[in-house]
This record gives sequence, C-alpha cells and structure tokens, in this order.
Amino acid sequence: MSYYKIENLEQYFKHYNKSIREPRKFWSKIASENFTWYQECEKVMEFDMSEAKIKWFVDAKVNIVKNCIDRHLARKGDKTAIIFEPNNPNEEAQHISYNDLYISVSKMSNVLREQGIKKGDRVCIYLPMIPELAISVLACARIGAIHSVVFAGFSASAVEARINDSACKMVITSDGGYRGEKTIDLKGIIDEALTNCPSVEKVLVAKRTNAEINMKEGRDQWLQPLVDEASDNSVAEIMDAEDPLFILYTSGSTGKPKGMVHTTAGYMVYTAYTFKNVFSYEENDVFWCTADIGWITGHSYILYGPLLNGATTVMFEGIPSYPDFSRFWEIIEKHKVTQFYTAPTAVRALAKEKLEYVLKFPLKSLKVIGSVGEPINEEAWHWYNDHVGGKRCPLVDTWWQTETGGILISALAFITPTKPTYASLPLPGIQPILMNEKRNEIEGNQIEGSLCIKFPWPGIARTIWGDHQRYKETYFTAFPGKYFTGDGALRDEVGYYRITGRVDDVVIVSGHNLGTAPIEDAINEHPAVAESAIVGFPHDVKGKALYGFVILKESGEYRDRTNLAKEINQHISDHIGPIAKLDKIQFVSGLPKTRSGKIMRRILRKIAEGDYSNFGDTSTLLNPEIVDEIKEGRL
Ligand code: 6R9
Repeated sequence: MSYYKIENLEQYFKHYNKSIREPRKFWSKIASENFTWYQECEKVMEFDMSEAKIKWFVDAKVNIVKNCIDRHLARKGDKTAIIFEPNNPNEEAQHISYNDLYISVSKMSNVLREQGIKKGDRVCIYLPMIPELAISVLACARIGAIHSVVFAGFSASAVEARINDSACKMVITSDGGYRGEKTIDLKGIIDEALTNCPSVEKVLVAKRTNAEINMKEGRDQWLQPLVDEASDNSVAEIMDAEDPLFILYTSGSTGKPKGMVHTTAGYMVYTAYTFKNVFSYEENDVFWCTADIGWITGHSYILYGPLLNGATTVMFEGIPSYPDFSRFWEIIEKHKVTQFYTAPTAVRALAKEKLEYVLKFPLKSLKVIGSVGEPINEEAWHWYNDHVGGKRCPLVDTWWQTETGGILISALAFITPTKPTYASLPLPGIQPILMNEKRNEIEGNQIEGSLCIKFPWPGIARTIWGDHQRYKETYFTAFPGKYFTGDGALRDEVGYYRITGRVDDVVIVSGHNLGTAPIEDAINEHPAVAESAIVGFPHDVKGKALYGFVILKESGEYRDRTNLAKEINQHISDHIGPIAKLDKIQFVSGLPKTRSGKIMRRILRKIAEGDYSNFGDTSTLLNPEIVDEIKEGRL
C-alpha cells in the first residue's frame, strides 16, 4: 500500500493512525517511494525535543532540484512548470516548461558558481515576482547554496539586518519591480542596504523595469549577459538530508528577526506530500497560490510543493486591484486555474467591492479554493465559498507557519468535510495538543488552549540561523519538550481545530506577521519619542491593524502631533517597510506596567478595541491610574 495519496476519509484515519503509531515506517515509505535519492537514509529520524534537536532521513543524500525538475523531464519535459502572469495584463504571460526551467536553472547555477558561490554560502534574493526569482531560488538549491529570500517590500535597513545576520556573500536583485501602477526602486534599496554589509561581494541585477540605476564597479553585474554565456550543463550538488536548504526570516518577540533554517530532505518530503493531499492535485491541474515567494507560503506552495509533484504553478507579479478588482478572477479564467490559494485579507478586500467583479467570470475551472495566513472570519469564508468557489469547491483553511515548513492542520480537499472558520483536522504525522495556563495538556473535546505539537514532523525548521539557543527558548521551553506554536486554538466536539489567533507579541496584519518589538524599536528611535507600545486591533480588511501608544520626551519641541504621527509612520516605513505602518497613534503620558516593568499589553489591546468591559486582574500594575487616562484619550 502506498501512503502518498489519501483517497477517502476512512483512509485518512488509517494513515493518520499509522503515522502516529509508526512514524518512522510511515515517512520512510513515503520518502523512499516518491523521490529520487543518491542514497536512502540509514535511520528515519532522531530527536531530542528538550534540546530542540531534530533530524530526519539521517545520512540520506539528495538534491531537491533534481526532484523538482530533472526527474520529470523524461515524461513531461514539455509540460508547463511555471505560468508567469505579469503585472500588466497587456504583457503576454510566459509558459515555462520543465525543459525550459531545467535549462534556465542550470545556466543560473553555473553563473552562481562562476561568481564564486559554493555549497553552504548564503545568497540573498531580493526580487519582485518575476521568473528570475524562481530560477534563482532553484539555482541556489541545485548547487547547495543557502537561499535567503527577502520580501521585496522590506526597507533598506530591514534587508541590511537580514543580509548581515546570515553574512550573505551575494545579493540577487533587479533594476526595479512593478506593483500595480507603481514601480519600486529595488536596486536603490539594495544600494542603501549594502553601505553596511561587509559580507556581500557580488550583486547580480536582473532587468525588469529598465529604470536608470547605479552599477557599482567591481560589485554589480547585469544578470542576463552572464546567463547568456553560461553553460546549461550543471551537475547537481549531492546534499546531505540535513544540509540547510534555505533561511527565511520571520518576526519575533525581540527586535532581531529570526532566520528560520529549513533543511533539505525533510522539507522536500513534507511540502510535496502536503501539497498533493491538501489540494488534491491531479495531473493537468493548474495551481495558483497568490502569495509572494518572499514568504513561506510562496516557498512551499508556489515553488517546491508544486514542482516536486510535477505540477503547473502560476506566479503572479501584480496585485488583486490592478487594473481593477477583477484581476484575480480574470487570471483564473485565463489560465483555467483549478486550485486557488489566497489569504483572508485579500478575500475581505475583494468582498468589499462590487459583486459584479467576480460574478462576471464563471470560474468553472476551479475545483479547490484555499485560505492561509490568518484566521478566516465567517463572513469572508462564506463570500469566498459562495462567490468564488460557487458552493461546489471545497474550501481548505490551511493552518501552518514559517517554522513548520508546510501545512499542519487543514481539511483535505474532497475528503474532509469542511466547517466555516475551522482549519479542521491535523495532517498525518501531526499531533496537536492544547495546553492550559498551568502548562498541562487539556484532554478531551470542546476545549481551548495554547496550541503545541508533541512530536516532530519532517518539515519542521531545525534551528534559528546562528542562534540555536533562541530557537530552543522560543519554541521548546514554554511547554518543555513540546513545540509551542504561539497560537491559541479550540477543539470542537468532533476534534476539529479552530485557530483563534496569536497568544504572543506577534500581530498579523494583512497576513503578514509583525512582531511588535521591532516596530517599537523603530518608533523609539525617533528623536521625539521616549517609549512606545504596539498592539493589534480588529480591522475589516487587514484582519488586524496596528495601534501605537507613544510617550513623547519632555522637551516639548514637537507640538504638531499630526505631523509627528506622520513622521513616526515614515520612520517605521524606513526601518521595516510600509506594511508595518500604524493605523492609529495615541500620545500618552505613561503605559500600564507591572511591578516587574512589563507592559500589560492585554489592557492596551482592550483599549485599542474600544472594549472597556473587563480589564481583568490589574492588581499587579504599578500605575493603575494611567489606564483611565489612556481610555479617556482614546482616538
Ligand atoms: C503560513 C504562514 C504563521 C501564523 C500562524 C497563525 C497564522 C496562518 C492560518 C493562521 C489561522 C490559518 N495563520 N494560517 N491562523 N488560520 N489558516 O502564514 O506562515 O507567515 O509564519 O504565519 O499565521 O497565527 O502562527 P507565517
């Protein structure tokens, strides 16, 4: 019996039980039957959760790109691997076949080698959603270089911090990027970032907007001439199962971003398996995930998961509102998309517009629709299900994280009955548990608690780049020996999970994880600011928006508060990126703090929400009087 594809609900339970009783047998069979290995593993797994040490497919040898591309060539070399849909609908879409992709990636990998990149070197990729982005990622993986894709909406100082954290040797960027009607000066941002990045030796620049840019002699080169010259014969590097594949940064509870490290074999097996089962991908389907490859969703479900399954995957450069609000639906129609995977924030934004935008298109090609990034509220769920899915496509609400590599809790299309706002059941291999405040597991159903996972799965991140101690402390110490997700969840009467949101200092704005600490650090650097605290509050499109409480320095120099608020937002935009701007800023004379000096954010959250009903226990506050002041001054 093969475990790779689950065919029905009964089989799901069977596979699930097998994966829990005999995880090693379960995953080794999947790994061995569905991938090409230079050498299979000696031992399926090894772990010590209290030390946060996890290994999968120990001593196996593999190259993920051989599995994404080379092994498909004999049977489907002419099949489209990537459909590139440009920002401007009048520019022709590109259909990149598996043969084309093989050649482009091979050439690019030789360019990297010629420029001195070797196995284990870090390469920062700061590109818009153009084919060069996919090709660069895969070229790194082909030669064993560790890619660190930085979302091309991050500011110079955010890129700089990420480049320096992992000492990248090279940056791959472009002369610019298109975003709706705007163009973005990516090379200018890189130039600014690189004034302070000693590790970077080379910058390769793809052409996209033909903008005038500076090329620094000895450092910067145009990519295309190098690719034209390069050979398309590139031997893939033989990688150890646990060699790092990539680093991807995510926000944390301190100002420093966490470079999550994913390794080769476990990530490969897990993304391929989850892609196949959650979306029920069949040959000839056209899969479209609207995320950016700068986020984990793009890594796992635009590139690796689909390509590992020999699928056709759509890569869209633009935004849902350009040239108008029907762009997504037009693209589905144009490319006959069968699986569509997007974020609740996009659904809510589109649901606000006239219904004609979506009703104009029959969307008959669609078979499955998916949601990811944050909890999907009931209203958005129904709008998406009724108007996009036509009430006939299963809506899979997929819960997972940068750290988990792939989807952990989700319905499987056509198999698991869906329930609005519920991610539903864990995938095989995943053992979710809910913990109470006393740090004990709460058993049974109809309960709510902090969501932990009690046994490793192949796709889990292995460490934080350069800081294993932080990895251990962030994920494995709150509930010793368990992986703590940072999310709260409830389990209903039949065992379905509903994710209720973050229980830590991360706010999800339009599907982007924003740690409050780095934003506070950025605000506090403004010369007028003494201290600040950020919380999330409900927003009908973004899900959550940011509310900042700011204490000014005494000097009194800054009397024009409207301007000051603008300056603070500009400061955030420069330090982190426009996504982290505050929707509301309230100037206060103090913040509610405990005797140990911790800001009591739960009170600020309630004030930001306009809910003064129950502040809970405030007896540990050092300055309870401040609560009334803030409440009365609420904007
Ligand atoms: C894949 C991704 C992770 C956080 C996660 C949770 C939230 C993601 C969700 C969801 C409810 C879903 N989240 N999917 N919450 N339902 N279907 O988004 O990774 O950017 O690291 O964010 O996103 O709070 O902890 P990442």
